[in-house]
Amino acid sequence: MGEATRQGRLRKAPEHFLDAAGIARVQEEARGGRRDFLRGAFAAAAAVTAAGAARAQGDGDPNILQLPEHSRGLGQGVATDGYGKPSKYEANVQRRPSPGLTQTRQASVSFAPLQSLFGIVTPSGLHFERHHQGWWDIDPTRHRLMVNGLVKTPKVFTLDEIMRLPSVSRFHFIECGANTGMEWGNVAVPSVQYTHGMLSCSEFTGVPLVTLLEMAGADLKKGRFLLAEGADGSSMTRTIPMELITSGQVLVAYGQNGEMLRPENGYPLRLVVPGVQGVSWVKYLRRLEVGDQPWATKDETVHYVDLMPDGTHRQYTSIQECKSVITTPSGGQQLLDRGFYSISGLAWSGRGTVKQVDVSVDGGRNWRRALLQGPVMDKCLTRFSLDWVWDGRPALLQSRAVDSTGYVQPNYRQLREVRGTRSIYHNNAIQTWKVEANGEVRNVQVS
Ligand SMILES: Nc1nc2c(c(=O)[nH]1)N[C@H]1C(S)=C(S)[C@@H](COP(=O)(O)O)O[C@H]1N2
Ligand SMILES: [Mo]
Repeated sequence: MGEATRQGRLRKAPEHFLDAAGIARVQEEARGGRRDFLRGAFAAAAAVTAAGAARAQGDGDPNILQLPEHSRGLGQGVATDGYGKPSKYEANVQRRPSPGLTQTRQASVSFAPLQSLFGIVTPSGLHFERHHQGWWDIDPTRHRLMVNGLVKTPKVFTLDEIMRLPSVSRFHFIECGANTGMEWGNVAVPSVQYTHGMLSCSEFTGVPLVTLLEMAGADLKKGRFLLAEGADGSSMTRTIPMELITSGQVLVAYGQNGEMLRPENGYPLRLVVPGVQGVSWVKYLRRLEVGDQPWATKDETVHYVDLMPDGTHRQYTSIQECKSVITTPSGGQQLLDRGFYSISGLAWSGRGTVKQVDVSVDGGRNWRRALLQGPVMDKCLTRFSLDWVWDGRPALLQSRAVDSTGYVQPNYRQLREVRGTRSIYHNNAIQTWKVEANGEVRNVQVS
């Protein structure tokens, strides 16, 4: 956590926003100084002039104008390990589990570091992970996908056969239904990585599932539902309504961000069900069964149901409603100085495109229209931003998204009126980050 926080502070403070004291402080921090030590250094450095800061930049070298080693010497040769890695200076940007959340690492979650990412695409190595029974690196030459049930000719496909078919590539978000699930009652976790990090976005490549159903001669009149099953030990099975499939949106995917899926994300085959909660995106996909009614499997009856205030459970609420979050400034980061900041975040909707995002810096009293960065795509993350000049006083930052159906993201009061406080899944409330007078940013809830 401390690491993620430090990363956030560095990210939030590009050097051109900083005064001399700020530069000295960031450099101390980059050298690995401890946090309380830094506080002292900050105060002491406050008197440092710009010239002093320039000296600090020379790192003790009196000849500040000397060219750095990387401008004089010979750099490294072309790769021998064949697969590139991020800079060693980015080592803090990691997906992270939440300590104590689960008892084993096999039935667990790692959260994507949203505070450190730009644009809309999640690098594959930082994609969040959710496994119910551990992940596998399955031999693609031995993997098979069966299509059975209400079909004329049950079929078993090899990966090669699937990859010979016409494919499509599309950008979509995937969000676990339990994302933000720890925050139903009150504030529970400190940073956007943990409040919203069961969210990622990739370009997926695969075959429209409807193609495979047509090849098997599926009865699309009687067969109104499809069961998808994974090949891991969790017996992950989910019912998918046939309308989603015949619309051509659901993919049997093997590609993610231009290469094969990562093992953690379902290599060699996974279902992509745009707009629908992550659990239906079955990984290690091995069987598709066409049927005439929902299956009511364990992951549709015991888990992934919404506990309502009257004690009943809501089933099959699969679509991820419109939601947004400011990723910077966000919890655990620190504004190092007053002045200009670009508030930036992500918005998405399982029902279509993001139409509008408004941002408030006073806890929802006044709203300003944020800029949407294109392309704005269907069931995909959309990056928004808003210029802001921080005057050094406490502020309450919020974002509120509206989707192409006109649905407006609710605040916590509105959401709890309908859903109560004891649910796990589908918390899409407006997130609030409080900027303290000293620049620290904290997770808070206001209604
Ligand atoms: N076979 C299989 N598929 C699965 C799961 C699983 O445990 N096993 N977890 C599901 C859940 S709950 C989610 S949120 C997504 C997470 O996908 P990711 O690990 O690629 O982020 O996969 C879904 N598909
Ligand atoms: Mo999930």
